[in-house]
Amino acid sequence: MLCGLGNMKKLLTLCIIHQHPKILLGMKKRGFGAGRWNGFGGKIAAAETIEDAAKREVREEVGIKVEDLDKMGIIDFEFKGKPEVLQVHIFRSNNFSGEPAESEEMKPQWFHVDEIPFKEMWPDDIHWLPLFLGGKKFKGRFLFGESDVILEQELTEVREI
Ligand code: CJL
Repeated sequence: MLCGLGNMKKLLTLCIIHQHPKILLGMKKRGFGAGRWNGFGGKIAAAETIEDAAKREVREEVGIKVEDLDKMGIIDFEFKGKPEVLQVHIFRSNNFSGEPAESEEMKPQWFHVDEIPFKEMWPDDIHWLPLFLGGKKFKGRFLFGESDVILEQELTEVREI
């Protein structure tokens, strides 16, 4: 008889604005990931599509309206000793309206793709961002241990996500 705890998956969005050769990141000011540069994103509300959630989070966190979103990747993040899986749906946008503005959540800044602040980002980003910037779609899984160290990783380029 199998008695697993189940796959507690929490779906999250992450959207990076990419206007080559620059990307728009935000310094997370509070909560999970505070002190790190990242794209914009968060939880998906009930009765909301993942894409609508991604657009809403960008609007709430940096005050801009994204038009088109490209689905670029899905990554499952697991944490040793914890049952929950964070499934992050990663989007790219290259057009938006409005002017990026600081919010209580994020301080936005443009970065040249050759000057991405990987040392101040989640340690997985250095692995998948090159695929993202190359327009490649991907699926991945990262297992994190103590002090945000990557214990296991899988990352595969895919045709469709
Ligand atoms: C943590 C998960 C916050 C995207 C943003 C958290 C907004 C929560 N996000 C990147 C992650 C997670 C991650 C795993 C080890 N770049 N983004 N790595 N790496 N999410 O609401």
